[in-house]
Amino acid sequence: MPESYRAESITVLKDLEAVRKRPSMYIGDTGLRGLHHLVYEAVDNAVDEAMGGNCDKIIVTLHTNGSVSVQDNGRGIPVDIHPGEGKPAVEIVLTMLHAGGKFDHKTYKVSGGLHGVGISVVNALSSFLEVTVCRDGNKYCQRFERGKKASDLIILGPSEDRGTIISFLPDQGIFEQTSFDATTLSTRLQEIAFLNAGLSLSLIDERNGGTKQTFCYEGGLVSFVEYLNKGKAAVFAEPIYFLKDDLITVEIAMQYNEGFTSVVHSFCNNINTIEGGTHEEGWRTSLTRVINDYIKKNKIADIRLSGEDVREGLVAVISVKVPDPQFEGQTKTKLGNSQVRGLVSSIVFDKLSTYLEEHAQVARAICAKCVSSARVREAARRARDLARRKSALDSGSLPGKLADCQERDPAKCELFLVEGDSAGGSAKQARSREFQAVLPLRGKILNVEKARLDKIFRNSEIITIIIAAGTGVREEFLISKLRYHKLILMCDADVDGNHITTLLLTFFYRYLRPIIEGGYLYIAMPPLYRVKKGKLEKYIYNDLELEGFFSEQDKEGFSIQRYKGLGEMNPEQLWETTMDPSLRKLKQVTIEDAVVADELFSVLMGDDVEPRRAFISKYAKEARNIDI
Ligand code: 0RA
Repeated sequence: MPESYRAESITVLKDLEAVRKRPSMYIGDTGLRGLHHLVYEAVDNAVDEAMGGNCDKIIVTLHTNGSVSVQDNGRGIPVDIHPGEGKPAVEIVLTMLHAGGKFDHKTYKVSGGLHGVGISVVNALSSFLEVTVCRDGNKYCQRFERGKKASDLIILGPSEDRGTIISFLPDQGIFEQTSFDATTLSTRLQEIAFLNAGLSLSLIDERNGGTKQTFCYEGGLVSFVEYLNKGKAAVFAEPIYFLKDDLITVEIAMQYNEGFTSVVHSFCNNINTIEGGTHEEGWRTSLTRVINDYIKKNKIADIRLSGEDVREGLVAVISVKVPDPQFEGQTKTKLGNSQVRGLVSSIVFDKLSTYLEEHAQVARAICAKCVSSARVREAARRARDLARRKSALDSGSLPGKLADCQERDPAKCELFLVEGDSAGGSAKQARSREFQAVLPLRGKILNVEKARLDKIFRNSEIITIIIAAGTGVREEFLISKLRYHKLILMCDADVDGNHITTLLLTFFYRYLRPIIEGGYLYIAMPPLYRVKKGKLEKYIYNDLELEGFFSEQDKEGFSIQRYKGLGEMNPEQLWETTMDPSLRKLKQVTIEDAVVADELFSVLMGDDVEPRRAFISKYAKEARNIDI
């Protein structure tokens, strides 16, 4: 890009009123997720400056008045007057939709996903936004309100600094909630830091006494993999790392550990491609081929490894930077550019083959690990076949414990997975048998995070769930065979119930993830209390609601019943509070951030006790529904 920016190239597009009328079209939603997207958008602009080599420091500050500022030490948004519009470029960038990208000629656009909508969208959805620019020896400032100019661009004075500060207060009239969550933001900043080696990102929370966290990794992706593998026994010391820096940049780091789960995260232009896509496919194909070739060439074993064999215990991060990304899929987080598949595949083939040739010891350790995975998988397959013959899966018969519904169209069917036989019995009586099925689960289900495959597929509760769901599992998994479009976990609202929910979530996350990704998994929300006074009777779902209820009326004369479990409700109560679609509350399970989800499951359910203890003591204060 030429050093002197030419303001003429700005194309004027649209007014920001459209954004305020339909905010969800631009930022996804107006809940917490959309709120945080405002910050991500501002940060992405600064990261773009960094990717061009013009900036190495970004600071996000949460202020006590609810506003946030994003500061970078880049070149500063241009301030010269656009000849056609007669306005400073910075004003145009902040008030006209898509203006930024037009004059910036960004190398790596992020359009398609939710990022990259333009900083003008942030402006439109903020009660105020102030921009401060340091460049060309001066410090400039301009203010906007609800997207409209509230002051001209003024010179505050001379300054030798360089950079941009964008401060804004999200509009309370637009967002359901306007309080930023520091953990959500720091997680994303850390992720960006891992993906852009050497870039420093800080979060200062002035609402919390000015605590400051800074993320900066000279090791980039290698540090990311080490971080993901922390607390696990690595098969070899240094993560394998490849970089090919071209028109399309491909960067990969990977390392095996002694565990069984595979943790693969992919990114395109710093966006987490949760649904995968061509970059992941290219990597997978070559990984399998290279390891199989090596085993054959070196006569290590007479075996053909599957993709799953070579990915067991593997932690990998794949990051590509593509000039014109196509994002597809349900949540627009699947990379579609087909040329990326071939490119990544050939890079992995070349570089990994060479790496194995040059590191015989590491190569041997990897092959031993993969061959052992294949043998265990073979044993698991035999166990599964046995279970199948026993349970007559092939004949299509359903588990005896399942009380199925009459409807056959999966889109209309619901399956309740219920903790305990007694609650299961109530649920069977309470349900609308037309479209609601009930599967009672006995006791604690197996912790799949700690068990090997063969054991998992011998576990009767797990087999029952898979058969009831209808999809099959692993190599045989088919989402199109899902028998219910709502799978609803219904457990007691106590410590044991939460534990069972977590065990079930772990199982779905590790083995039936497309059910979560398709939006088919839900958690039932039974009420915690029933308050009653004469004829007035009300169910209350959490402590906050209880507080709210009694702030409006006197406690006098009310009886408060605290439900300890589903079993305390009779079938009619269970129906009206938890199962009736017109009255109940359900929480949909989503994979907001796959990196965090993976980490959380391995911390909560994995082998290592210490990280779990640290996690629990950190969050114990925030925990709800605890009744010990
Ligand atoms: C376009 C051109 C130039 C800088 C930027 C955009 C820019 C935008 C943002 C948004 C947040 N921080 C930013 N920093 C820079 C510079 C063109 C030049 O000086 O030659």
